[in-house]
Amino acid sequence: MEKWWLRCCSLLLLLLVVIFTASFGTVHGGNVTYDKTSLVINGEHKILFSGSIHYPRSTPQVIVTYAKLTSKMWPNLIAKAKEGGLDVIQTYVFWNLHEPQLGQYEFSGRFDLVGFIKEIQAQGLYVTLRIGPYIESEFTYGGLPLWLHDIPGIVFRSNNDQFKYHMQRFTTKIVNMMKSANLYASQGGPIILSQIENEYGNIGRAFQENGVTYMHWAAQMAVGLQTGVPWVMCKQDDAPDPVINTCNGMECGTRFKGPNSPNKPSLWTENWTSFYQAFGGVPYLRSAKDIAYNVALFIAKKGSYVNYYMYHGGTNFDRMASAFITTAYYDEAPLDEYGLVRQPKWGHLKELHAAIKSCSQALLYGTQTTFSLGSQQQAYVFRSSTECAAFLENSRNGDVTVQFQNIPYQLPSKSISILPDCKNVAFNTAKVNVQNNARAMKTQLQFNSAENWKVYTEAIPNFDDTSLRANTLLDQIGTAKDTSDYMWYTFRFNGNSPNAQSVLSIYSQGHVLHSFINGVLIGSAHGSHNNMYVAMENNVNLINGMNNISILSATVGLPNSGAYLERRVAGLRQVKVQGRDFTSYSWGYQVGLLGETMQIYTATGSSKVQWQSFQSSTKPLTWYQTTFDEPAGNDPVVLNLGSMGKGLTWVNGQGIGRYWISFHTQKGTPSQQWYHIPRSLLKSTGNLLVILEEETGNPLGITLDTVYIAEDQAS
Ligand SMILES: *[C@@H]1O[C@H](CO)[C@@H](O)[C@H](O)[C@H]1NC(C)=O
Ligand SMILES: *[C@@H]1O[C@H](CO)[C@@H](O)[C@H](O)[C@H]1NC(C)=O
Ligand SMILES: CC(=O)N[C@H]1CO[C@H](CO)[C@@H](O)[C@@H]1O
Repeated sequence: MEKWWLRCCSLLLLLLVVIFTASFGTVHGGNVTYDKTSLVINGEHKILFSGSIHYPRSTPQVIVTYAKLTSKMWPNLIAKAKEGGLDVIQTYVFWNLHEPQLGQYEFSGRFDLVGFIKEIQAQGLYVTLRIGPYIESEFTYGGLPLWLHDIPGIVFRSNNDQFKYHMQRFTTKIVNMMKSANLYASQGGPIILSQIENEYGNIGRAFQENGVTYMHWAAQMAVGLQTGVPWVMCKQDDAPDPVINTCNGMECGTRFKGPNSPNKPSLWTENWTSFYQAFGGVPYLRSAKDIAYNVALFIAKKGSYVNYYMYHGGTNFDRMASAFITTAYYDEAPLDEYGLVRQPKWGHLKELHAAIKSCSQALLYGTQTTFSLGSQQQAYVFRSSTECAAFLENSRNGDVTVQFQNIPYQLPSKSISILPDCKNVAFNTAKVNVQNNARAMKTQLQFNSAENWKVYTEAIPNFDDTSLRANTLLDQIGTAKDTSDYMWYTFRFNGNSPNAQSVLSIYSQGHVLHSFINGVLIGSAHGSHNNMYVAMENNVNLINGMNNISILSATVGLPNSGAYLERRVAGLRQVKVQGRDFTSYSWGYQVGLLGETMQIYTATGSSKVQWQSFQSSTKPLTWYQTTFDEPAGNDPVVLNLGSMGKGLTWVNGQGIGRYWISFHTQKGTPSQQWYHIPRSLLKSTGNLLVILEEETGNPLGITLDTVYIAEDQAS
């Protein structure tokens, strides 16, 4: 009796363990190598679909209550990626988030890289870790910490000892972190691939011989870290062995020159599902058909790894976005900014993945033959002793019927049919069976009563108020050091005629200007993503006597690409009043706004200033504060800031990003009107909302909305 009970119990236990490891299967590691066919994991060749999800652009959270359970973002995103047929999650590592000051590290909350990778592992997916540590990624300063800028003699991303020292130090730190958490596949973990540098092929030539030396050094340094998994360099045609050169772009099916050595596989590290958006720009809509066509073509041409950039873009919280980039990031990806499934993109790609996976044996172990089926039609056939799979391509604009093995096949315009048995069409890239869906916003709360707002107007500093002085115009990037978007440039001078009409002309290297004379706003101007410089001319009335000129220069994120990033500057370059040049004059500076310095967007900081009641007329540079309760349910929460101008927003002390409503697209609409507040930031009642408005937007028009998927529409 007792023995029977024991045996039953231990069997049950075993069963439980088996079920547990199967459903939360954390074991899939193995040594990773490669050959000309594909990556080889634990001795097995693989066709891999991968998607980029960047951990700081969403939230990990944190089971607080039952209601929060379904609003955990990381686990949800990863689960939806897995359900969409992905095998791999790809992420960059964000150096400037992890080491904001030299030697001070930050790896908690949204920056918990190890936690993110463990979550992916728990759901049984692999990871590609793009360490960079230069990453571009529309991330401020391309992910490099601003303190690097101040290291004497440094030249970023070239054969420069200072840069190489810090790059190696940080890369080693990350690799060691991964190793000590046993996260490399060679240790039984999920990381199957790592990346060093990023699209260096775009800029390497600017450094001539030093570029070549640096690129070889980076490859050797990375390989020397002995991760047990291969390294890649993307957009680097001459990546040295054993580093694999990979393709980035929208059309790697047609444009990739291929691996640079016969024993390397063909990998696509960035297949853009859309494109990043800048303020003033409109979303880039890339159709599900177009993505599917290019992926199928890449596989037909013996590609074995495709990564979607982005699979989920997320949110550029705080001031993370690079110059002029919107706060929503790749909202058009298969999972939208909030993690909602975007149809038909998500579903069509899921069907594509399944169709290609059903050809795996033939693709990986068969022999490829290609032949023409017509003037712009091509067959790619993979045949092994037991399997046959075919990809029939029509690259023409217009439907055609082709004969393949004496059977007619109708091929729609610009499409590929996938025949996993060389007979039956499992999938055609242009035939979208998935229904479209549409997103809608529902207003939950209006902030339209003036008595619920408190107001603090930022003082306009005069020269006398400043302590930082120079007899020249200072570069804003090097002076503000990314502690704030804002820097005041002030000077004073004696006017000698009453009410003299003069012209104030300002030339700035970026990005936004508001100029004040004697405390009065006289003009604003801004650059754009393609031309960050700003020139501004205003007629001004000077007084007889001392005039105070205060010019607020704002950056909208730091630049993120190009050679010699360390030399990039922003802020005023030349100032003239009625032709008189004040460029080399006595200037006084204030970095940041007073409200920022006092952190009045936090509960404690808020008590440091005297908030006023709301007045009907709004002034520029005003802080607004109110509280609100969390909307019921689990739908994503967004702020509709359509009535505002430009500024920054905080909820419970957390920056939810820059907003810019007044910078219209060519269609006369804001580039981004809704701003995501992750539910994990919210308490059920009394959430503190603080907004810094640079212009004269009206906070009474703000609403708190939830986002839902409206009725599916016929596609
Ligand atoms: C990887 O290979 C090494 C050396 O051959 C071996 O000791 C190790 O167990 C392998 N790792 C895995 C996860 O199979
Ligand atoms: C200029 O600034 C000084 C110092 O803040 C102030 O005393 C003076 O009144 C200002 N002048 C004008 C015209 O606003
Ligand atoms: C928008 C953009 O930069 N698209 C590029 C994508 O990649 C292709 C090459 O694969 C370029 O030609 C496009 O300009």
